[in-house]
Amino acid sequence: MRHIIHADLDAFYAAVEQLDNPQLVGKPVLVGGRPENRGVVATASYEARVFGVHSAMPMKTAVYRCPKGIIVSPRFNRYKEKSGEVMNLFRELTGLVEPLSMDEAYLDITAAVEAGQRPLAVALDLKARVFAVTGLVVSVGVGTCKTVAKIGSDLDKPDGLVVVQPGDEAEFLAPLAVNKLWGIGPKTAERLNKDGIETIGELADQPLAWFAKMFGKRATNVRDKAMGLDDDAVHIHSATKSISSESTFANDLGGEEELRDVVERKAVGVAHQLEKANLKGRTVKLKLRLADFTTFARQVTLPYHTDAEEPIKEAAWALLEAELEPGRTFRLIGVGVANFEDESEDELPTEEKERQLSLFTDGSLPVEVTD
Ligand code: TTP
Repeated sequence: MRHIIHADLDAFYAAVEQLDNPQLVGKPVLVGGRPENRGVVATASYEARVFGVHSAMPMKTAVYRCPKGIIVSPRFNRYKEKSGEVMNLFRELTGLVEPLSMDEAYLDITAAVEAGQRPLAVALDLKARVFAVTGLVVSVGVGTCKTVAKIGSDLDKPDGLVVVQPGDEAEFLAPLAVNKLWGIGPKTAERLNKDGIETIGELADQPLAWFAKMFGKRATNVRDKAMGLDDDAVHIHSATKSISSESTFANDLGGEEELRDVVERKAVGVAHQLEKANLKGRTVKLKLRLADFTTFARQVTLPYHTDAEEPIKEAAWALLEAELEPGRTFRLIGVGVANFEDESEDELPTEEKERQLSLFTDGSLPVEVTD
């Protein structure tokens, strides 16, 4: 049996700002772009959230709802630094750490539990240590599978701690809304609700044949998750699932020529890194941050694996070119390559892969929002 922790820092960007500027402690902090520039909220401190402010909300709306909110521009390098400190602490506890983003990770603590430590004690120690060393508060969920741990960490935020005992997984999940399950997006949730399935328990009660009809190849996986029985391991190598290079600019860039230069430099850098790591990838990704801090990604899957500069450059430029608009400027540009040769093929159904390929060879790029 596995024992897994999901750890997720509270109001991460805002918490770092409060840490670095004590005047912000206890105050409603809105991290993001300025309202006059059509900025959006990256995150809000919990003091601001009581006014109904949340991530991705236009800053204008946020300020309207929370007039005392203090707007702070994001400092991504600082967040990266703090994230590194936290991940290092996680790795002191176990070698099996799978970061999901800057502020959250799965930790496999099976060895510690098998050596006699109680999951609750491990989780409390971790929370205390993260706070003592970094000054940040982390919410933690503990369970025998990733699904339960992840849902647990979110249930009791901020400063949350939820431990689900072995054997209690299905009972813990049963009353929760289906959209809390990883892989059940808003559309699927709506379809399920229409069929009278509102909770994870109601979902888990469906016969296997129903799952097969509803979810196809994913049927057993979704069913296992709904029952709190998923068997996904903590993958330490997720960090090398893609290789990328990004830059934030002192002044936002908008000119076609300068943008092309940046994409070229990034592509060359990524190609070199791929070569060094002896990796070839098929998916070229482009990450963009606009002047108003909106951040999004586009990607395209090539018909072959590569570590060569030229195709990466061309694909990344085609993705960026599709995003150029008069007056639109970019604060950050990142180019990355993923979907490496030695990995099992990406999870798209075959027809979807073929559609992407034919679109690509037609010259019209398939793009999708991945953020
Ligand atoms: P989250 O983990 O979603 O949220 P959070 O850490 O701000 O707060 P909590 O988990 O306590 O609810 O996001 C992590 C960071 O990612 C967040 O601090 C800011 C950034 N972010 C954005 O920039 N834009 C977004 O739309 C979201 C959701 C997050």
